[in-house]
Amino acid sequence: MGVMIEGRYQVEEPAPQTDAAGAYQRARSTIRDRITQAGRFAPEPGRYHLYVSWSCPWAHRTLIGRALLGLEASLSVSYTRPARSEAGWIYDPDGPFADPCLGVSALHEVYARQTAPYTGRVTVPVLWDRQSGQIVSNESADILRMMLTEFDPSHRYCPEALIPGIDHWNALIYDKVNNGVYRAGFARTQEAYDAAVVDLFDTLDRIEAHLGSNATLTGDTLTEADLRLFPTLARFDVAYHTAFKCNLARLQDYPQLWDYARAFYALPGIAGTVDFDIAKRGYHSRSDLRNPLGIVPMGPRVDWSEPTERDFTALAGSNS
Ligand SMILES: N[C@@H](CCC(=O)N[C@@H](CS)C(=O)NCC(=O)O)C(=O)O
Repeated sequence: MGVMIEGRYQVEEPAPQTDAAGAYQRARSTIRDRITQAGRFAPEPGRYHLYVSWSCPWAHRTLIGRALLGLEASLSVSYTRPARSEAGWIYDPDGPFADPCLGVSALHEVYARQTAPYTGRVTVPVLWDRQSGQIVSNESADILRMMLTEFDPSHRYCPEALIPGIDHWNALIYDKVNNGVYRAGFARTQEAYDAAVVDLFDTLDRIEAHLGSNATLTGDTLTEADLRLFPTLARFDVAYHTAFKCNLARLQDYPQLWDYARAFYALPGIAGTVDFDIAKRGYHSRSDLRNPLGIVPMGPRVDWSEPTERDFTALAGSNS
């Protein structure tokens, strides 16, 4: 996997994303325009397209927003091939891993169309604007917030009054959980790994205790914070537990979190945003540092259809 320098893709693996202490440092997203009612990018149905990958938890956020808001018909999607190649994220000419929007064979071709030549990593998700032929954003947090506010005038999953609480959970969960699993998996020293794992499981313990007396993160409303926690939970037992050595406990060992995750999974449209097998294969793909032989574990057995105490269907409401 390479990077783009001044709008050109180069195959050479960039420098490791770790600091002097061996701790993982995620690169910042740099294309961060906004969809707004009055701005250059207006929220028009059919105008935008999402580039995602099934295995990516950051892209998963945007698929969840699309499913919960019932945007399937107005916001089209391209799914990358499950495995990356030297060209990074790639596409087939047709079939489920083709790009129906631009017909590109690799995601870097989309980034190459930016009028301001792009330098950086070629990541999913990408929100593409058909009208200007430009990427609006390659930052999943921004894409999700835009969807939940600009594509939904009722702000159902991001009500104004709950934004301070949502932002509080988002910040904690981003650092310790969503990115926390990567801090564990990509650590290059024992100390950096230990710190990440302690942070991760302290935070999961804290959320477990909170969910003992709350249906959702903000109490009894489904919000963006829940949408952002779920992608990490969905990958936890099949991927992070083994591939990233996040193995103090499984998701299934947390009664509240496991019930909460299954209740979320049972929401209309959500099962269609997850492919557990692709995620497992993606995280266990061959890597000199983590999995030199590329052997994919067979298990674990996880039954996402077990009945739950929680029922989120009424909280999600209907899109009709
Ligand atoms: N800040 C980005 C991060 C996205 C990200 O790291 N995506 C990964 C897949 S999970 C990717 O495409 N990585 C390719 C690379 O770094 O070369 C976001 O949240 O949108």
